[in-house]
Amino acid sequence: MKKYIWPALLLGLTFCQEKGAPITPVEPTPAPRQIAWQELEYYGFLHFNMNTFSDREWGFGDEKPEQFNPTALDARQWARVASEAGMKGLIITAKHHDGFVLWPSAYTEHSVKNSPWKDGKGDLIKDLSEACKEYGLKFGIYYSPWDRNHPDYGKPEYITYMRNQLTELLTNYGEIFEVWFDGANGGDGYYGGANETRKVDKLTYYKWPEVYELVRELQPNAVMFSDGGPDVRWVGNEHGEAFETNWANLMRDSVYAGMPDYPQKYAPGQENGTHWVPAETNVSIRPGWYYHTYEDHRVRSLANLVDIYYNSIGRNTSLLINFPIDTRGLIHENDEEAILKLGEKIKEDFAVNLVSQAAVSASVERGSDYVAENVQDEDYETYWSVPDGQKSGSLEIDFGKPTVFNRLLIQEYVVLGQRIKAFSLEKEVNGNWEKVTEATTVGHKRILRFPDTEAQKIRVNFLDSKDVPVIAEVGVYHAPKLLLPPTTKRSTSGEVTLNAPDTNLELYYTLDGSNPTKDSQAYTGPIPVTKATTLLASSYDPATDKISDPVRLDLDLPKGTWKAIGDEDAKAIDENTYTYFTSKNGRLTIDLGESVEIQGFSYMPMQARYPSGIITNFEFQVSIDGNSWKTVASGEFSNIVNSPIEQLVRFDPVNAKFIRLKASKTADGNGATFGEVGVLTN
Ligand code: FUL
Repeated sequence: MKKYIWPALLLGLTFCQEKGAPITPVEPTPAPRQIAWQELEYYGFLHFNMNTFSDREWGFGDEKPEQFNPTALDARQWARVASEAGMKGLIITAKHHDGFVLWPSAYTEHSVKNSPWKDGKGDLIKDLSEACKEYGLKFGIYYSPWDRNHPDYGKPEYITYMRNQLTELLTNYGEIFEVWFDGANGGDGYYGGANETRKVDKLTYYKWPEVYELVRELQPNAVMFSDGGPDVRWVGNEHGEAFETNWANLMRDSVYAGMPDYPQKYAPGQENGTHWVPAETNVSIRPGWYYHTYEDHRVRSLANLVDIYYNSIGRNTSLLINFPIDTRGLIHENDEEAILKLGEKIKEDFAVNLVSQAAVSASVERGSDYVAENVQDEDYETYWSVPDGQKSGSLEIDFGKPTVFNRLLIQEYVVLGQRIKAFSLEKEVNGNWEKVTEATTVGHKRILRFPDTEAQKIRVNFLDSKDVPVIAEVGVYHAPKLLLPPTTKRSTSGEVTLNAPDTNLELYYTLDGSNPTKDSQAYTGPIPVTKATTLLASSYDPATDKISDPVRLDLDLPKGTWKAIGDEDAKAIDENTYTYFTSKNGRLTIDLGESVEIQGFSYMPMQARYPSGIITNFEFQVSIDGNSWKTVASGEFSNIVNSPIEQLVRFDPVNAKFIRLKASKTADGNGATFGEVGVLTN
């Protein structure tokens, strides 16, 4: 027998060497629940409860359950929109800071059971969990530890209340994929009528270890989110942008929800972090998390949403986009349209992976189990790697013919830990390698965007890694241009600057009201406009011969020589709608510098998130000498609070050297504010 053992062992060893030895993980590594969560990548947030009806972002806690009164609530609509948009799950604000709860909890009267909705018989957590099941979506819960309604908040009794409610939520509604703990806490609140400020030690008060244990026991597959995990961490901002260098690793034990230096210090993760706590990017589709009619026109643009996608999912985080459910109880039409457009655009960008048909080879392979082709098989479970001891290596991709591309996607097999610290993309030009782009970390997914570039052969160089690189997938794509109209800016001297929304686009414009074509005037630099003019501009993609819809600007006299007089400053005539003038005496007087025939005026209300002093009723006066004034128009700006867009008022032609806009009433009674004021001469 003995004489057969050695050859067999040798054969085994050679075989193993040929296949390549198993790879030693680089710690920390993800738990199975984190691996499953990571694959979801993209899911929706729903902010809907008392704030929807009190028109607030943070309710004080003194609201009444009767206020919760949606007229056409349909959780199935939310699930349909999310699923059509390509999302994989939904997370709802079961309880926000104001303490009102969306299910008939046995532990409070401050809930839907005392609201007019479904005569108090409703359970929105149940309805949504069922809708999610129907549409194949995962279901998650947001729960605010801070509770401005509860009388016991700040005392040990409240912790029992919180655990009881979590037990209800995690027991009665089937599988939960994520539990979202919000770290926000402003201190003050109603607290059962006490109306005071209550400070808690965010690290110790909630007894987090015991809360985590409870969630694990009731929902072992759920991940828990908070600033510092334990399973998923905050990206550090609410505008939808992850750090370019982004580790899933975190010194978790030094982090707690709501810590002040978290956004700078911990949000990017840490190369030598002790625990696996990947980031989630949470962002609202509108300025607010909750619905406000006055933000109906402030839904994020497609260009902005596309940036958010690439700056979150493309930077090793998942993406949680919020829908502020409206007072009907629906995702608003504008939000639906925006999110579906994003879904279509992303599908389009990644429609054809140019690597799948290419010849892929590697500078070195670990063995037959770890060959270069593994990165093109769209199977995350197979990967390319290099022999032990090496911390770099390259993959060469030959498309077989010159090919245009503008996206690179890489996935590390992070089940074995996150490793890559630096990588670059090169293309072959006349036998030499030229750099196209470079970046630092990869993680679960990294996507780089760059201008259209053409090559037959490219090379992805993994330049530095914590241990052997382990690469599951590489994708190269040619995303079609985002064919949106150019953005515009006018100077006070009247010149209009156009900016293309994407690279490799040409811009065309007209000044006669007609739609631009590629035969119209090509944009080469700022366009001088000194009199009333309609400017239409479009972006044109020469690669596809397609032209965008036009942007339309109705322009009038430049404001460069105008002067705001009296105590008034020039912020209302600086062509910047984000600066504004607050008047002490409710009026703005402007010296136009010369007498002009005018036949109307424009008023743009201030565009800040929380506007103040918006004029609802006005009087408009003109003067030749600045002393005697004539009122030429007065009236109301209807619906300006809900829709704070530019207001145009016309009147019979009149000569004026001075104009004055007076507020006879503002929406909130505060001093009148002026975003931008102009005249109409045509
Ligand atoms: C924050 C909260 O204060 C906001 O109201 C919102 O819920 C957002 C998602 O988290 O911390």
